[in-house]
Amino acid sequence: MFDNLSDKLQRVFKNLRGEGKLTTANMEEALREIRVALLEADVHFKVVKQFIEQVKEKAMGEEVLTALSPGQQVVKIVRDELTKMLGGHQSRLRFANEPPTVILIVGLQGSGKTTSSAKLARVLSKEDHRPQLVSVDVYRPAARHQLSILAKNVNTPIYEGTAEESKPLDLARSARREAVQGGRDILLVDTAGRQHIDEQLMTELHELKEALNPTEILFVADAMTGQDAVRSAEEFHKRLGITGVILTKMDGDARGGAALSIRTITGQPLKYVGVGEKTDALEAFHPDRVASRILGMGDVLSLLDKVQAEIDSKTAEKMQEKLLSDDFTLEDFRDQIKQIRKLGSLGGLMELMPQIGPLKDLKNAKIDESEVNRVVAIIDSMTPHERRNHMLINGSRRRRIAKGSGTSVQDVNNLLKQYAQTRKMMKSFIGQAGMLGKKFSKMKLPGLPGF
Ligand SMILES: Nc1nc2c(ncn2[C@@H]2O[C@H](COP(=O)(O)OP(=O)(O)O)[C@@H](O)[C@H]2O)c(=O)[nH]1
Ligand SMILES: [Mg+2]
Repeated sequence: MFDNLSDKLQRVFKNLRGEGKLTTANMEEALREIRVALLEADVHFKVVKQFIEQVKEKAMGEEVLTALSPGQQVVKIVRDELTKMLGGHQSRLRFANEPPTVILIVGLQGSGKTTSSAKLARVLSKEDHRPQLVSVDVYRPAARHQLSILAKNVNTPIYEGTAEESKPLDLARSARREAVQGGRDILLVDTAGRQHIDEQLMTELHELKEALNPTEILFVADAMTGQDAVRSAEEFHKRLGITGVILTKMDGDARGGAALSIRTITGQPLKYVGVGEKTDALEAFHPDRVASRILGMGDVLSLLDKVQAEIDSKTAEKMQEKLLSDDFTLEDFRDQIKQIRKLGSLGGLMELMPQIGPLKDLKNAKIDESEVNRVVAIIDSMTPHERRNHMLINGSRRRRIAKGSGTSVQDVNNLLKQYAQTRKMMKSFIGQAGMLGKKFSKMKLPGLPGF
Protein backbone atom coordinates (compact mmCIF):
# COMPACT_ATOMS: atom_id res chain seq x y z
CA MET A 1 0.00 0.00 0.00
CA PHE A 2 2.52 2.62 1.07
CA ASP A 3 5.48 0.86 -0.53
CA ASN A 4 6.57 3.58 -2.89
CA LEU A 5 6.11 6.39 -0.45
CA SER A 6 7.85 4.38 2.19
CA ASP A 7 10.85 3.67 -0.04
CA LYS A 8 11.20 7.28 -1.06
CA LEU A 9 10.97 8.70 2.42
CA GLN A 10 13.51 6.23 3.69
CA ARG A 11 15.88 7.27 0.95
CA VAL A 12 15.51 10.92 1.94
CA PHE A 13 16.34 10.10 5.55
CA LYS A 14 19.27 7.98 4.58
CA ASN A 15 20.71 10.86 2.62
CA LEU A 16 20.14 13.23 5.49
CA ARG A 17 21.96 10.95 7.88
CA GLY A 18 24.82 10.69 5.45
CA GLU A 19 25.25 14.46 5.49
CA GLY A 20 26.77 14.52 8.96
CA LYS A 21 25.73 18.07 9.53
CA LEU A 22 22.35 19.49 8.68
CA THR A 23 22.26 22.80 6.92
CA THR A 24 19.39 24.92 5.75
CA ALA A 25 20.27 23.88 2.23
CA ASN A 26 20.16 20.13 2.71
CA MET A 27 17.02 20.44 4.85
CA GLU A 28 15.33 22.37 2.02
CA GLU A 29 16.38 19.67 -0.39
CA ALA A 30 15.00 16.91 1.86
CA LEU A 31 11.71 18.74 2.29
CA ARG A 32 11.40 19.13 -1.44
CA GLU A 33 11.84 15.41 -1.89
CA ILE A 34 9.32 14.60 0.82
CA ARG A 35 6.86 16.91 -0.86
CA VAL A 36 7.25 15.17 -4.21
CA ALA A 37 6.98 11.74 -2.59
CA LEU A 38 3.69 12.67 -0.93
CA LEU A 39 2.23 14.15 -4.09
CA GLU A 40 3.22 11.05 -6.02
CA ALA A 41 1.45 8.95 -3.40
CA ASP A 42 -1.66 10.89 -4.41
CA VAL A 43 -1.94 12.87 -1.19
CA HIS A 44 -4.19 15.92 -1.53
CA PHE A 45 -2.09 19.00 -2.36
CA LYS A 46 -3.54 21.03 0.51
CA VAL A 47 -2.58 18.30 2.94
CA VAL A 48 0.93 18.14 1.51
CA LYS A 49 1.35 21.89 1.80
CA GLN A 50 0.25 21.97 5.40
CA PHE A 51 2.41 18.98 6.25
CA ILE A 52 5.56 20.41 4.73
CA GLU A 53 5.03 23.74 6.45
CA GLN A 54 4.70 22.07 9.80
CA VAL A 55 7.71 19.81 9.37
CA LYS A 56 9.73 22.77 8.15
CA GLU A 57 8.80 24.91 11.09
CA LYS A 58 9.94 22.25 13.52
CA ALA A 59 12.93 20.96 11.60
CA MET A 60 14.43 24.36 10.91
CA GLY A 61 14.51 25.16 14.59
CA GLU A 62 17.87 25.80 16.25
CA GLU A 63 17.76 22.63 18.31
CA VAL A 64 17.52 20.36 15.34
CA LEU A 65 20.25 21.94 13.30
CA THR A 66 22.63 21.78 16.23
CA ALA A 67 21.44 18.47 17.65
CA LEU A 68 23.84 15.60 18.04
CA SER A 69 21.93 13.45 15.62
CA PRO A 70 19.97 15.81 13.41
CA GLY A 71 18.97 13.13 10.89
CA GLN A 72 17.27 11.14 13.61
CA GLN A 73 15.53 14.25 14.87
CA VAL A 74 14.08 14.93 11.46
CA VAL A 75 12.77 11.38 11.20
CA LYS A 76 11.07 11.88 14.53
CA ILE A 77 9.52 15.15 13.43
CA VAL A 78 8.21 13.61 10.22
CA ARG A 79 6.86 10.66 12.12
CA ASP A 80 5.06 12.87 14.62
CA GLU A 81 3.59 15.05 11.88
CA LEU A 82 2.50 12.03 9.87
CA THR A 83 0.78 10.65 12.94
CA LYS A 84 -0.95 13.98 13.43
CA MET A 85 -2.02 14.06 9.80
CA LEU A 86 -3.55 10.61 10.21
CA GLY A 87 -5.57 11.75 13.19
CA GLY A 88 -3.16 11.61 16.12
CA HIS A 89 -4.63 8.82 18.16
CA GLN A 90 -6.96 5.94 17.50
CA SER A 91 -10.56 7.02 17.16
CA ARG A 92 -12.90 4.44 18.62
CA LEU A 93 -16.57 4.00 17.96
CA ARG A 94 -18.87 5.85 20.30
CA PHE A 95 -21.90 4.24 21.86
CA ALA A 96 -25.27 5.64 22.82
CA ASN A 97 -26.05 6.13 26.50
CA GLU A 98 -29.20 4.23 25.93
CA PRO A 99 -28.98 1.16 23.71
CA PRO A 100 -29.33 0.36 20.95
CA THR A 101 -26.54 2.42 19.45
CA VAL A 102 -27.44 3.04 15.83
CA ILE A 103 -24.63 3.07 13.27
CA LEU A 104 -25.48 4.22 9.77
CA ILE A 105 -23.19 2.88 7.07
CA VAL A 106 -23.21 5.23 4.09
CA GLY A 107 -21.27 5.76 0.88
CA LEU A 108 -21.24 5.35 -2.85
CA GLN A 109 -22.18 2.16 -4.65
CA GLY A 110 -19.52 -0.51 -4.63
CA SER A 111 -17.41 1.17 -1.97
CA GLY A 112 -17.85 -1.77 0.40
CA LYS A 113 -20.77 -0.78 2.65
CA THR A 114 -22.43 -4.16 2.81
CA THR A 115 -19.16 -6.02 3.32
CA SER A 116 -18.02 -3.53 5.95
CA SER A 117 -21.35 -3.77 7.82
CA ALA A 118 -20.83 -7.50 8.22
CA LYS A 119 -17.15 -7.06 9.13
CA LEU A 120 -18.09 -4.52 11.74
CA ALA A 121 -20.72 -6.87 13.19
CA ARG A 122 -17.98 -9.47 13.54
CA VAL A 123 -15.55 -7.07 15.24
CA LEU A 124 -18.24 -5.82 17.62
CA SER A 125 -19.34 -9.34 18.54
CA LYS A 126 -15.75 -10.18 19.38
CA GLU A 127 -15.77 -7.19 21.70
CA ASP A 128 -18.76 -8.66 23.50
CA HIS A 129 -21.38 -6.48 21.90
CA ARG A 130 -24.62 -7.87 20.53
CA PRO A 131 -25.09 -6.27 17.14
CA GLN A 132 -28.05 -6.60 14.83
CA LEU A 133 -27.93 -5.95 11.10
CA VAL A 134 -30.45 -4.52 8.67
CA SER A 135 -30.16 -3.61 5.02
CA VAL A 136 -32.33 -0.72 3.87
CA ASP A 137 -31.20 -0.99 0.26
CA VAL A 138 -34.70 -1.42 -1.12
CA TYR A 139 -33.65 -0.80 -4.70
CA ARG A 140 -31.57 -3.89 -5.15
CA PRO A 141 -33.01 -7.10 -3.67
CA ALA A 142 -29.66 -8.72 -4.36
CA ALA A 143 -27.99 -6.26 -2.01
CA ARG A 144 -30.24 -7.30 0.87
CA HIS A 145 -29.70 -10.93 0.06
CA GLN A 146 -25.94 -10.31 0.07
CA LEU A 147 -26.15 -8.96 3.62
CA SER A 148 -28.28 -11.93 4.75
CA ILE A 149 -25.57 -14.30 3.62
CA LEU A 150 -22.81 -12.26 5.23
CA ALA A 151 -24.85 -11.99 8.45
CA LYS A 152 -24.92 -15.78 8.69
CA ASN A 153 -21.21 -15.87 8.07
CA VAL A 154 -20.57 -13.54 11.01
CA ASN A 155 -23.25 -15.09 13.21
CA THR A 156 -25.27 -11.94 13.57
CA PRO A 157 -29.06 -11.67 13.43
CA ILE A 158 -30.47 -9.63 10.60
CA TYR A 159 -33.87 -8.01 10.31
CA GLU A 160 -35.26 -9.27 7.02
CA GLY A 161 -38.41 -7.12 6.82
CA THR A 162 -41.93 -8.01 5.80
CA ALA A 163 -43.56 -7.89 2.36
CA GLU A 164 -45.27 -4.59 3.26
CA GLU A 165 -42.07 -2.85 4.23
CA SER A 166 -40.85 -1.27 1.03
CA LYS A 167 -39.39 1.93 2.43
CA PRO A 168 -35.99 2.31 4.06
CA LEU A 169 -37.53 4.18 6.98
CA ASP A 170 -40.08 1.48 7.72
CA LEU A 171 -37.43 -1.20 7.58
CA ALA A 172 -35.05 0.71 9.79
CA ARG A 173 -37.72 1.46 12.41
CA SER A 174 -38.86 -2.15 12.57
CA ALA A 175 -35.27 -3.31 12.78
CA ARG A 176 -34.68 -1.04 15.74
CA ARG A 177 -37.79 -2.33 17.46
CA GLU A 178 -36.59 -5.86 16.91
CA ALA A 179 -33.12 -5.00 18.22
CA VAL A 180 -34.64 -3.63 21.43
CA GLN A 181 -36.85 -6.66 21.87
CA GLY A 182 -33.97 -9.01 21.21
CA GLY A 183 -31.72 -7.27 23.72
CA ARG A 184 -29.30 -6.16 21.00
CA ASP A 185 -27.11 -3.20 21.90
CA ILE A 186 -26.08 -2.07 18.41
CA LEU A 187 -28.04 -1.69 15.19
CA LEU A 188 -25.94 -1.57 12.03
CA VAL A 189 -27.84 -0.05 9.14
CA ASP A 190 -26.46 -0.85 5.69
CA THR A 191 -27.82 1.82 3.35
CA ALA A 192 -28.20 2.01 -0.42
CA GLY A 193 -25.54 3.74 -2.45
CA ARG A 194 -25.49 5.47 -5.79
CA GLN A 195 -22.81 5.89 -8.35
CA HIS A 196 -22.85 9.60 -7.71
CA ILE A 197 -24.13 11.74 -4.91
CA ASP A 198 -27.68 12.77 -5.79
CA GLU A 199 -30.58 14.54 -4.12
CA GLN A 200 -32.75 11.50 -3.70
CA LEU A 201 -30.01 9.59 -1.90
CA MET A 202 -29.26 12.52 0.38
CA THR A 203 -32.92 13.01 1.21
CA GLU A 204 -33.25 9.36 2.08
CA LEU A 205 -30.17 9.41 4.28
CA HIS A 206 -31.36 12.58 6.00
CA GLU A 207 -34.68 10.95 6.81
CA LEU A 208 -32.88 7.93 8.26
CA LYS A 209 -30.69 10.22 10.31
CA GLU A 210 -33.69 12.14 11.65
CA ALA A 211 -35.64 9.03 12.50
CA LEU A 212 -32.88 6.91 14.00
CA ASN A 213 -30.68 9.52 15.65
CA PRO A 214 -27.53 7.48 14.93
CA THR A 215 -24.51 7.75 17.20
CA GLU A 216 -22.18 7.10 14.29
CA ILE A 217 -22.53 7.82 10.60
CA LEU A 218 -19.64 6.01 9.00
CA PHE A 219 -18.70 6.89 5.46
CA VAL A 220 -17.31 3.96 3.53
CA ALA A 221 -14.61 5.06 1.08
CA ASP A 222 -12.89 2.92 -1.51
CA ALA A 223 -9.13 3.54 -1.23
CA MET A 224 -8.65 2.44 -4.82
CA THR A 225 -10.51 5.52 -6.05
CA GLY A 226 -7.87 7.80 -4.52
CA GLN A 227 -8.80 11.45 -4.40
CA ASP A 228 -12.37 10.71 -5.54
CA ALA A 229 -12.86 8.92 -2.24
CA VAL A 230 -11.64 11.99 -0.40
CA ARG A 231 -13.89 14.29 -2.42
CA SER A 232 -17.02 12.22 -1.82
CA ALA A 233 -16.22 11.92 1.89
CA GLU A 234 -15.99 15.70 2.00
CA GLU A 235 -19.29 16.06 0.16
CA PHE A 236 -21.09 13.54 2.37
CA HIS A 237 -19.77 15.31 5.41
CA LYS A 238 -20.97 18.70 4.20
CA ARG A 239 -24.41 17.43 3.36
CA LEU A 240 -25.09 14.78 5.97
CA GLY A 241 -22.48 15.14 8.68
CA ILE A 242 -20.40 12.00 9.04
CA THR A 243 -18.68 10.93 12.25
CA GLY A 244 -15.97 8.72 10.81
CA VAL A 245 -14.61 6.86 7.84
CA ILE A 246 -14.05 3.22 6.95
CA LEU A 247 -11.45 3.03 4.20
CA THR A 248 -11.83 -0.19 2.23
CA LYS A 249 -9.63 -2.06 -0.23
CA MET A 250 -6.44 -1.03 1.49
CA ASP A 251 -5.17 -4.45 0.46
CA GLY A 252 -5.13 -3.28 -3.14
CA ASP A 253 -2.37 -1.34 -4.84
CA ALA A 254 -3.75 2.13 -4.22
CA ARG A 255 -1.02 4.64 -3.52
CA GLY A 256 -2.31 5.56 -0.10
CA GLY A 257 -3.17 9.19 -0.78
CA ALA A 258 -6.76 8.78 0.37
CA ALA A 259 -5.73 7.36 3.71
CA LEU A 260 -3.31 10.22 4.21
CA SER A 261 -5.70 12.98 3.17
CA ILE A 262 -9.11 12.07 4.49
CA ARG A 263 -8.64 13.24 8.06
CA THR A 264 -7.27 16.65 7.16
CA ILE A 265 -9.77 17.30 4.39
CA THR A 266 -12.95 16.13 6.14
CA GLY A 267 -11.89 16.74 9.74
CA GLN A 268 -13.37 13.32 10.49
CA PRO A 269 -11.32 10.37 11.73
CA LEU A 270 -10.52 7.16 9.97
CA LYS A 271 -11.89 4.49 12.27
CA TYR A 272 -11.36 1.25 10.37
CA VAL A 273 -9.65 -0.03 7.27
CA GLY A 274 -10.81 -2.91 5.11
CA VAL A 275 -7.96 -5.14 4.02
CA GLY A 276 -9.65 -7.93 2.09
CA GLU A 277 -12.89 -9.38 0.87
CA LYS A 278 -13.41 -11.80 3.71
CA THR A 279 -15.43 -10.83 6.76
CA ASP A 280 -12.42 -10.94 9.08
CA ALA A 281 -10.50 -8.38 7.02
CA LEU A 282 -11.25 -5.23 9.01
CA GLU A 283 -8.69 -3.51 11.23
CA ALA A 284 -8.95 -0.65 13.68
CA PHE A 285 -6.97 2.32 12.40
CA HIS A 286 -4.00 3.38 14.51
CA PRO A 287 -2.39 6.60 13.22
CA ASP A 288 0.88 6.09 15.09
CA ARG A 289 1.33 2.55 13.87
CA VAL A 290 0.60 3.45 10.27
CA ALA A 291 3.03 6.37 10.42
CA SER A 292 5.74 4.05 11.73
CA ARG A 293 4.96 1.56 9.02
CA ILE A 294 5.27 4.20 6.32
CA LEU A 295 8.64 5.26 7.68
CA GLY A 296 9.86 1.70 7.64
CA MET A 297 9.93 1.37 11.38
CA GLY A 298 7.62 -1.57 11.10
CA ASP A 299 4.38 -2.06 12.86
CA VAL A 300 5.24 -4.62 15.43
CA LEU A 301 2.19 -3.85 17.53
CA SER A 302 -0.31 -4.55 14.74
CA LEU A 303 1.66 -7.63 13.90
CA LEU A 304 1.24 -8.85 17.42
CA ASP A 305 -2.47 -8.04 17.43
CA LYS A 306 -2.87 -10.06 14.30
CA VAL A 307 -0.82 -12.99 15.41
CA GLN A 308 -2.42 -13.01 18.81
CA ALA A 309 -5.90 -13.02 17.38
CA GLU A 310 -5.12 -16.11 15.36
CA ILE A 311 -2.69 -18.11 17.40
CA ASP A 312 -3.77 -19.59 20.65
CA SER A 313 -2.05 -17.72 23.42
CA LYS A 314 -0.87 -20.76 25.35
CA THR A 315 1.29 -21.91 22.47
CA ALA A 316 2.57 -18.39 21.92
CA GLU A 317 3.49 -18.10 25.56
CA LYS A 318 5.31 -21.38 25.50
CA MET A 319 7.13 -20.31 22.38
CA GLN A 320 8.21 -17.09 23.99
CA GLU A 321 9.65 -18.90 26.97
CA LYS A 322 11.53 -21.23 24.68
CA LEU A 323 12.97 -18.38 22.72
CA LEU A 324 14.12 -16.54 25.76
CA SER A 325 15.67 -19.65 27.20
CA ASP A 326 17.43 -20.29 23.89
CA ASP A 327 15.76 -23.64 23.64
CA PHE A 328 13.99 -23.38 20.33
CA THR A 329 14.12 -26.87 18.84
CA LEU A 330 13.12 -28.28 15.49
CA GLU A 331 9.97 -29.54 17.17
CA ASP A 332 9.06 -25.99 18.09
CA PHE A 333 9.92 -24.93 14.58
CA ARG A 334 7.45 -27.47 13.21
CA ASP A 335 4.69 -26.47 15.65
CA GLN A 336 5.25 -22.89 14.81
CA ILE A 337 4.99 -23.47 11.09
CA LYS A 338 1.72 -25.27 11.64
CA GLN A 339 0.45 -22.26 13.58
CA ILE A 340 1.67 -19.80 11.06
CA ARG A 341 -0.18 -21.67 8.34
CA LYS A 342 -3.35 -20.45 10.00
CA LEU A 343 -2.37 -16.89 9.34
CA GLY A 344 -2.54 -17.21 5.60
CA SER A 345 -0.28 -15.14 3.48
CA LEU A 346 3.09 -14.39 4.94
CA GLY A 347 3.22 -11.35 2.70
CA GLY A 348 0.55 -9.69 4.81
CA LEU A 349 2.53 -10.34 7.94
CA MET A 350 5.74 -9.08 6.50
CA GLU A 351 4.08 -5.81 5.54
CA LEU A 352 3.99 -5.11 9.21
CA MET A 353 7.56 -5.96 10.01
CA PRO A 354 10.36 -3.44 10.23
CA GLN A 355 11.86 -3.14 6.79
CA ILE A 356 15.37 -4.01 7.69
CA GLY A 357 18.01 -6.58 7.06
CA PRO A 358 16.94 -9.99 5.90
CA LEU A 359 13.27 -9.24 6.58
CA LYS A 360 13.00 -6.88 3.67
CA ASP A 361 13.51 -9.67 1.17
CA LEU A 362 10.93 -11.86 2.82
CA LYS A 363 8.19 -9.37 2.31
CA ASN A 364 6.74 -10.87 -0.80
CA ALA A 365 7.14 -14.44 0.31
CA LYS A 366 3.94 -16.43 0.39
CA ILE A 367 3.20 -19.47 2.43
CA ASP A 368 3.30 -22.42 0.13
CA GLU A 369 1.20 -25.33 1.35
CA SER A 370 3.38 -27.97 -0.23
CA GLU A 371 6.47 -26.37 1.27
CA VAL A 372 4.82 -26.43 4.68
CA ASN A 373 3.91 -30.08 4.25
CA ARG A 374 7.45 -30.93 3.19
CA VAL A 375 8.93 -29.22 6.23
CA VAL A 376 6.53 -31.02 8.54
CA ALA A 377 7.28 -34.37 6.86
CA ILE A 378 11.05 -33.88 7.20
CA ILE A 379 10.85 -32.99 10.86
CA ASP A 380 8.51 -35.90 11.50
CA SER A 381 11.12 -38.22 10.02
CA MET A 382 13.71 -37.20 12.57
CA THR A 383 14.14 -38.98 15.86
CA PRO A 384 13.05 -37.02 18.94
CA HIS A 385 16.69 -36.81 19.91
CA GLU A 386 17.62 -35.25 16.58
CA ARG A 387 14.77 -32.76 16.83
CA ARG A 388 16.13 -31.51 20.09
CA ASN A 389 19.78 -31.50 18.99
CA HIS A 390 20.00 -30.32 15.44
CA MET A 391 23.79 -30.31 15.57
CA LEU A 392 23.68 -34.10 15.60
CA ILE A 393 22.22 -34.30 12.13
CA ASN A 394 25.23 -35.25 10.03
CA GLY A 395 25.43 -36.48 6.45
CA SER A 396 24.22 -40.03 6.96
CA ARG A 397 21.38 -38.90 9.19
CA ARG A 398 20.38 -36.38 6.55
CA ARG A 399 20.23 -39.13 3.94
CA ARG A 400 18.08 -41.28 6.20
CA ILE A 401 15.71 -38.40 6.97
CA ALA A 402 15.38 -37.52 3.30
CA LYS A 403 14.50 -41.08 2.46
CA GLY A 404 12.05 -41.38 5.32
CA SER A 405 10.20 -38.22 4.36
CA GLY A 406 10.26 -38.78 0.62
CA THR A 407 12.38 -35.69 0.04
CA SER A 408 15.95 -35.03 -1.02
CA VAL A 409 19.07 -34.34 1.01
CA GLN A 410 18.99 -30.88 -0.51
CA ASP A 411 15.52 -30.37 1.01
CA VAL A 412 16.78 -31.47 4.40
CA ASN A 413 19.76 -29.13 4.12
CA ASN A 414 17.47 -26.25 3.20
CA LEU A 415 15.22 -26.93 6.11
CA LEU A 416 18.10 -26.96 8.56
CA LYS A 417 19.31 -23.70 7.11
CA GLN A 418 15.85 -22.16 7.47
CA TYR A 419 15.68 -23.32 11.02
CA ALA A 420 19.02 -21.71 11.83
CA GLN A 421 17.94 -18.48 10.14
CA THR A 422 14.68 -18.43 12.01
CA ARG A 423 16.43 -18.76 15.32
CA LYS A 424 18.58 -15.82 14.38
CA MET A 425 15.70 -13.77 13.07
CA MET A 426 13.63 -14.33 16.16
CA LYS A 427 16.44 -13.13 18.32
CA SER A 428 16.64 -9.89 16.40
CA PHE A 429 12.85 -9.62 16.50
CA ILE A 430 12.99 -9.81 20.26
CA GLY A 431 15.74 -7.23 20.25
CA GLN A 432 13.62 -4.80 18.27
CA ALA A 433 10.58 -5.54 20.35
CA GLY A 434 12.60 -4.80 23.44
CA MET A 435 13.24 -1.31 22.17
CA LEU A 436 9.55 -0.61 22.21
CA GLY A 437 9.76 -0.87 25.92
CA LYS A 438 7.12 -1.21 28.53
CA LYS A 439 4.07 -1.40 26.33
CA PHE A 440 5.56 -4.37 24.63
CA SER A 441 6.72 -6.28 27.63
CA LYS A 442 3.17 -7.22 28.50
CA MET A 443 2.68 -8.89 25.18
CA LYS A 444 3.36 -12.40 24.12
CA LEU A 445 5.82 -12.98 21.39
CA PRO A 446 4.75 -15.07 18.47
CA GLY A 447 7.14 -16.93 16.28
CA LEU A 448 7.95 -16.38 12.68
CA PRO A 449 8.55 -18.95 10.05
CA GLY A 450 11.89 -19.19 8.36
CA PHE A 451 10.70 -19.01 4.77
N1 LIG B 1 -10.15 -6.42 -1.72
C1 LIG B 1 -11.14 -5.89 -1.03
N2 LIG B 1 -12.38 -5.93 -1.53
C2 LIG B 1 -13.37 -5.38 -0.81
C3 LIG B 1 -13.14 -4.77 0.44
N3 LIG B 1 -14.33 -4.31 0.90
C4 LIG B 1 -15.25 -4.63 -0.04
N4 LIG B 1 -14.68 -5.27 -1.08
C5 LIG B 1 -15.33 -5.77 -2.31
O1 LIG B 1 -15.90 -4.67 -3.00
C6 LIG B 1 -17.08 -5.07 -3.67
C7 LIG B 1 -18.24 -4.17 -3.29
O2 LIG B 1 -18.55 -4.37 -1.92
P1 LIG B 1 -20.00 -4.15 -1.32
O3 LIG B 1 -19.91 -4.35 0.15
O4 LIG B 1 -21.02 -4.94 -2.05
O5 LIG B 1 -20.21 -2.61 -1.65
P2 LIG B 1 -21.50 -1.69 -1.44
O6 LIG B 1 -22.13 -1.53 -2.78
O7 LIG B 1 -20.97 -0.38 -0.95
O8 LIG B 1 -22.40 -2.35 -0.45
C8 LIG B 1 -17.30 -6.52 -3.30
O9 LIG B 1 -16.81 -7.32 -4.34
C9 LIG B 1 -16.47 -6.69 -2.04
O10 LIG B 1 -16.03 -8.03 -1.91
C10 LIG B 1 -11.80 -4.73 0.95
O11 LIG B 1 -11.48 -4.20 2.03
N5 LIG B 1 -10.85 -5.31 0.18
MG1 LIG C 1 -24.43 -2.83 -0.59
